[in-house]
Amino acid sequence: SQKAIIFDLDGVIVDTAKFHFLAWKKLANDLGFDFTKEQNEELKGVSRVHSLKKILNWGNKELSEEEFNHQMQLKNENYLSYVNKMDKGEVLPGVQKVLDYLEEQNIPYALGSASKNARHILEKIDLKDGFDAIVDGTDVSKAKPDPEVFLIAAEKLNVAPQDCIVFEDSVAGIQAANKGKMTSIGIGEEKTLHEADYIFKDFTEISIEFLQNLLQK
Ligand code: B16
Ligand code: MG
Repeated sequence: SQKAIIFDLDGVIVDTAKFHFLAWKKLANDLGFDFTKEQNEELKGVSRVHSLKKILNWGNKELSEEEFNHQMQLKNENYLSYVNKMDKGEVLPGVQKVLDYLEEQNIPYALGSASKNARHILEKIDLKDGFDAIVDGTDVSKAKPDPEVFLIAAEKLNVAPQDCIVFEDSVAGIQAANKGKMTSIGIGEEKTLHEADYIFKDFTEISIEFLQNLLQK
């Protein structure tokens, strides 16, 4: 049956995770506290609202609804100041080779991101036109680890969830793919992403032979 690929964005196609970290860190510091790189792992793949809730919890801070929304807006403006300097050169090593292969083989592929900035980022790195479907933080009501974002992507691609292969860098995203009965491929550290069906440090470690095998199963 027809297979398809679903890519997460932040941490898979581009390393915007580092920009999220800098922007959240500034917000925490401005509010008078800090958090660690390990804690930051818990923010990956997590929506903007949930990320701020977690961070405030770490700092034992409570904000009024108005201040909460204001801080979220400041964080996003700060984050976008980094994003707006991005170009094609920011596409992570090995990603383009995989996309070229999919194009060549006519394998449909979609984006499944928690980010509300996803379409803007894809435009900055000049990849927007290749995707057969784009599902992002503006399309979903339930955040990862809920499989909604990937299930909508599968539906838009007209491919059964079991035939979808998801590339993800976050624990929440791997859990979402698994719950959706999709094949999950973790991009990152084995110790963080051990729930994934397969794990690679980055796309340079993924061979065309591996993809071929997976797509033929
Ligand atoms: P935004 P992904 C996620 O994107 C990020 O991993 C996560 O850190 C971020 O909080 C979330 O998007 C929301 O992003 O503030 O741009 O709407 O990894 O699912 O592509
Ligand atoms: Mg991610």
